Amino acid sequence: KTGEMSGCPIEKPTTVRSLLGRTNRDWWPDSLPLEVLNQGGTSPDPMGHEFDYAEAFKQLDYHALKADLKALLTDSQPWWPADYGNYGGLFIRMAWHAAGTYRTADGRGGSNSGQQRFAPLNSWPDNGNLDKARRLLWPIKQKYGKHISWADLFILAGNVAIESMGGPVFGFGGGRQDVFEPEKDIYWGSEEQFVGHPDNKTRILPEEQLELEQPLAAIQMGLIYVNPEGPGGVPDALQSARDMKETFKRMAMNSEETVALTAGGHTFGKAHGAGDPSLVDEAPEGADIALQGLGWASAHESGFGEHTITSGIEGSWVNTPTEWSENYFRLLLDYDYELVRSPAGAKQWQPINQKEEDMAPAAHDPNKRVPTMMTTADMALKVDPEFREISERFRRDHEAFKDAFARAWFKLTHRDMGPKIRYLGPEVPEEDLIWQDPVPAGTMPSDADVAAFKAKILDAGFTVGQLVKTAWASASTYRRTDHRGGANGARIRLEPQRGWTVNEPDELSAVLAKIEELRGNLSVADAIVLAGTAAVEKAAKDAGFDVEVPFTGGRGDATQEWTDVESFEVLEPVADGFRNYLKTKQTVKTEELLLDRASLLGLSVPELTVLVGGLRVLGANYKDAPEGVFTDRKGQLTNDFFVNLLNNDTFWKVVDTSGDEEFIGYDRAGQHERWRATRTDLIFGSNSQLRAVAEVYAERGHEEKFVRDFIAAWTKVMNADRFDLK
Ligand code: HEB
Repeated sequence: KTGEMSGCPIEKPTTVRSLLGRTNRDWWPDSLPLEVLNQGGTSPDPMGHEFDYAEAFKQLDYHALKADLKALLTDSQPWWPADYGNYGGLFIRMAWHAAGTYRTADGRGGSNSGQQRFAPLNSWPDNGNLDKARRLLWPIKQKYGKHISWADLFILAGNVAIESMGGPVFGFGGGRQDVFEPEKDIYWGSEEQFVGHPDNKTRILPEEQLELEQPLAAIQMGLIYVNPEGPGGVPDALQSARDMKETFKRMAMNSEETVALTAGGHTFGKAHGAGDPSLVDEAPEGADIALQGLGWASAHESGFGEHTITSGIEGSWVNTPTEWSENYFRLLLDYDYELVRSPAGAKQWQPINQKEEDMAPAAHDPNKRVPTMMTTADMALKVDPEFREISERFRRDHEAFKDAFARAWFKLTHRDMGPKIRYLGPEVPEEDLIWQDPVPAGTMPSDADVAAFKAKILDAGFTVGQLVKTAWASASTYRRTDHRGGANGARIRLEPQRGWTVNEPDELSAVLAKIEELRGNLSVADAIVLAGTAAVEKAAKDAGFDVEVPFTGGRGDATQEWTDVESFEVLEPVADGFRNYLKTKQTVKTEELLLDRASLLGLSVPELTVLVGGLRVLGANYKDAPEGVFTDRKGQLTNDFFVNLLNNDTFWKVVDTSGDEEFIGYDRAGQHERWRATRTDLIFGSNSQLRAVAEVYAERGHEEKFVRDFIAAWTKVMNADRFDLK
C-alpha cells in the first residue's frame, strides 16, 4: 500500500501519490458524509454569497469585543478551570496553532479561514484541548455574531491574552472570513497514522538528515511543527534545533523570529501531563455524540484542572506564567537542566537545584510551588550555537526581544492575509512590512491613454501569443490561499520572477522593454495586463467575434527594494499547465499539478477548461511548443482545441522516449501525424467530467459562448488580486 512494489516488473517511481494524500474520510470513515449535499452547486455556507464580511466587521464594536475577551480570560469556568485563574496561555496556544499551519510552498494552512473548527485540525494530536479554548469563546462569538468571524476571533483572543498579561503587541488586522467546511485542496501528508500512534511510520532519528516532503511544514502528521520531546521522541536538543529551523523556515520564519516566538510564547502558560495518557479518549472528530464536538475526554481523576493531560509534558516554563517577563531566557540560560519524565511519561528537562523563588505556583493551588521545565525544543534555544547567540542577545537586550516577539507574532498571525489593504479595524499598524509584498497605490488611467496604448502595442510586432503569455505570466502567480502574487505591482519585471524559466526570460525582457517604452501614463502593471487583454480582443475579432474584453486599470508598480526575493522564490511554478510547461517530472501526475494551479487561482472546472482550450489556440505555450495547439489558425480565439480534441477520427499514442508526458495524435489509418499533445491537453478528452465540459465548448452553437466564457475567466485571473476593487 505504501508503494512497495517488489516483484513488479514495471519500473515506476515508488512515491507516486495523489495531490491530496490522506483525506478526512480516510482518517474518520465513520463521520457523517455531509459532502453528499454539496452537489449541483449547493454550498454548505449558510451565510450565502451576498454576505460581505468586511462590511459586517466595520459595524463591530471592536473595543467592546476586546473588553469582553479580556474579562473572559479570568472568568474561570467549572467545566474547564483556568490554570492560574487565567486562560491567557491556552488562548495564545490556540491562536498560534491556528496560524502555525501556514506553509510558504503553496500558501495553504494558516489562520485565514477558521479551519481549526474542522477536521483534521480539530483533532490533530498537537491541537489537544484547544476544543475547550474554542468552546470557551462561544458565548462571545454568539454575542457578536456575523461581525466577528471565528478565524478573526482566534487571533484576536491570542492578541488580547498577550496584551492583558503585559506582553508586547504590534497590532491586529481583521478580515479572515470563515468557511463552513474542511479544506478539500490541502495535502497534509501520506502518513497513515498520526504522530504518537504506535504504527506511525515516520521515525526521524536524531542522526538522520531531515527529509521533509514539500509542501509540508511539520515533521509528522498531527504536529504543528516539531515533536516537543525531540526528533522521533529522542531528547536531542541539537537535532531538535535542526528540525525547528527547517519547519519554521517553511512558515517564513528565520532563526531570530523562531527564537523570539518560542521564547515569547513559552513565557506564558503551562504544559499538561498530569497522568497516564492512555486514559484520554478520542479526539473530537471521532468522539461520542453526547460530547457535542468536544474530544479528549479524560478518565484521569477529574479529567481537568490539575488533572489535565494534553501533550503529556507537565509544568510551566517560568515562575510567572501569567505575566510578560524576562524569566524565560533567565531560567533557560542560568540553570543547568537534567532530563526527567513527567507523570505522563514524557521526556522533559528540569532545572537542577532550582531555588524556591524560581519555582512556579501550581496551576490550581497558589500555595504550592512546583519546579519549572523546558521541552527538548526549548533546550534547542540554549544548545544550538546560532540559537544560543540570539537567546543571549535577547536576554541582554529585553527591548530587542520585545520588538522581535511582537513583530514575529504579527507576521505569524497575518502572513496569509495578503496585502495590507485586506486588513480591517482600528489596530492595523501604519508601518509597511516587506512580507506584506507592498505595492504603491496606482491611478486609474484615462480612456484615451488606454486606447492609445492598445493601438501601439498591437502594432509593435509581437504575436498574440507573446502578449497573452506575458500578461498570463504576470497575473497567474496569484494564489488565493495566502493572497500573494498577481499582476498588481508588476513584479514580473523584478527579481526573481523575471528570471524564472517558465517566463522565458529573454523573450519576456523584449516584450517588457517594448511595453515600458509605449506605456505612456499607464503603470507597467496595467500596461502588461492591457497588452494581453488587447491581444485577446484582437484574437476574438480575427475569429469573427466583435466583443470587448474588459480592462480595469489602477494597478501600481512595486519596487525591487520592497520585494523580498527569497520569499517570492516559492511562487515559481514547477509546472504551469496553462502554458503547457513542466520544469521536471514530479511524483504527482502532471494533470494534478494543473488542477492545483487552477485551485490556487480559484477557478471552477469550466473556467479551467475554457482557459486551457483558449490559451492553446492563442499560442501561449511555453517556448511556443506545438503541443495542444489543435488549430491551423493560431492566434485566433476559436474553439478549435475542443473540436479537434474530441474528433473521433484521431487516435493517440504515447511518444515512447518521453515516458508518459507526450503524445502524438494520428488519423485512424495510423499514417499521418495530426497533432502533438501533453497529458494536460489529453486529460480534457480522457477524464469523463472534463470531457463533458469540453463537449459543451466543442458543440455547434457554442462558438460564441466559448469566446465569452474565455473572456470572463481571463478577466477573473487578470483581476484576481484587485482587492481595491469591489
Ligand atoms: Fe508552545 C504550550 C511545544 C512553539 C506558545 N507548547 C506548549 C506545549 C508544548 C509546546 C508541548 C504544552 C501543551 C500542553 O498543554 O500540554 N511550542 C512547542 C514547540 C514549539 C512551540 C515544540 C516549537 C519550537 N509555543 C510555540 C510558539 C508559541 C507557543 C511559537 C507562541 C508564540 N505553547 C505556547 C503557549 C503554551 C504552549 C502560550 C501554553 C498553553 C497553555 O497554557 O495552555
